[in-house]
Amino acid sequence: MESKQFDRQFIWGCATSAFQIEGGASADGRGESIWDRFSKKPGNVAEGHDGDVACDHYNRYRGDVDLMKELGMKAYRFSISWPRILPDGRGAVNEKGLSFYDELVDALLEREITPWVTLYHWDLPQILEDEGGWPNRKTAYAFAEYTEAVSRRLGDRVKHWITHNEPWCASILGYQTGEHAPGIKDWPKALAASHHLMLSHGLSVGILRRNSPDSLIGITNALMHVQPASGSYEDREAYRHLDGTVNRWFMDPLYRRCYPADIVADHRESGYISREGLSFVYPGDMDLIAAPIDFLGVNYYSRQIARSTAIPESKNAPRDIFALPPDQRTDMGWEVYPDGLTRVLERVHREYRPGQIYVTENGAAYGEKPGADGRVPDSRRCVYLRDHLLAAHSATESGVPLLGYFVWSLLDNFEWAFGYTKRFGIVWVDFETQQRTIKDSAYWYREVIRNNAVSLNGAFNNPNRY
Ligand code: IFM
Repeated sequence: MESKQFDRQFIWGCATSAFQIEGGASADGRGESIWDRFSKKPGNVAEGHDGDVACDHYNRYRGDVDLMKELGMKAYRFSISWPRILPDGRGAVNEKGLSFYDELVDALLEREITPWVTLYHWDLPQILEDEGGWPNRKTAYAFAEYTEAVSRRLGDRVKHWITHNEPWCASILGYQTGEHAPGIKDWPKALAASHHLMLSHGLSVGILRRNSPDSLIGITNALMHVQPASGSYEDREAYRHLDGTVNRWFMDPLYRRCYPADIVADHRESGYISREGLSFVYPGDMDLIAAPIDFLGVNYYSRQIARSTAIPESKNAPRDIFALPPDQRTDMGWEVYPDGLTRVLERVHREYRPGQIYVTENGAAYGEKPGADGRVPDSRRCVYLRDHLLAAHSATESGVPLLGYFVWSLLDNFEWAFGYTKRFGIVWVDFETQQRTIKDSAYWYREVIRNNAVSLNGAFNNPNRY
């Protein structure tokens, strides 16, 4: 059977995040996070779900690490809960919170699974939000304190650090569209938040280098493959603006020491920033943000078609209007578009030249359940993963330094505003009993890891073949 072989050193892993799986919301002195507060407000999260119990990973992490071992994972990307470590956002360290991650890291290392730690995956301590959250510059310095506490404790054993997960989501969804915590709808705040997130990244890089020598340090961006719906001026403008706000706004500061001038101009025209420019950028900030990093994490799920109904002379007309083609969507409504992953990776390599690239998230929400035979026949997810891995492989053939891939996600989990209604896991979680059931896709992925290769074809519906 024809297959595509990956480099011998290629890292195969899976990813999760603290708020989405841990539960233990008030265990052992954990403080409140913005997602605790946000999810408790009716209407914010589907079916009123919250993260109080989630996958109960806080109590079941040993079993989950065993599961990873069984599935042949070489690396595990997880995030640390800031309010577990610093319940007041800064200051006193909660020893029990740190111990949890200490033990998790040891459990992984004992099973020869490399820990990849993300410091921030959206669960800001609520107390810091009460002081202004990410739009407040002081939050970046609180993040540096948090980085200090975590890296001092884990830096001897953790050698892969990701400062932030998807600062676009944390700033734009959190402070502009309000779909995510803290649920604010304010462009100027969102822009200040984005800068302070990037600044906090820069501040943390130096701390991580000091406390965790010989480690690899990076950041993860959500990158979309954006295309104009047509060649019309309006659609090309919609494309430029969408690509600029989602992709370039978070890439240019890291690799070019600046924000994209066209988007700064757009925001100035819209009145989101002052005539003078970006008042929240202080001298020296851009140098800090552009501190050399070792790798870029890329999260890729889908493409976006940029379409505008705006008439060109109307400067403030909505530009973010886009529509997805109707076919081939996951349960999120996201188009399945593997080629976009190749394009994103090639573009990042061509335009920004990161030394190393890892796909730190890729996966699909599909709701297949355990059948009477106990199997979860999620062949659509197998196809999605296969085609995206082939797309990733194709990028490596054109010279992209892609060195690893993390499937999102190990477990079905709390999918933010969708609660538990969308299932991204390669392992089914029964949220009543907390029972885990390995889906067909996880068996398939185990085979990929074992062979270090992806077959171009093959049946996905017979677990016995694995
Ligand atoms: O579940 C999220 C994750 O927390 C961040 N990246 C996208 C995933 C799917 O929506």
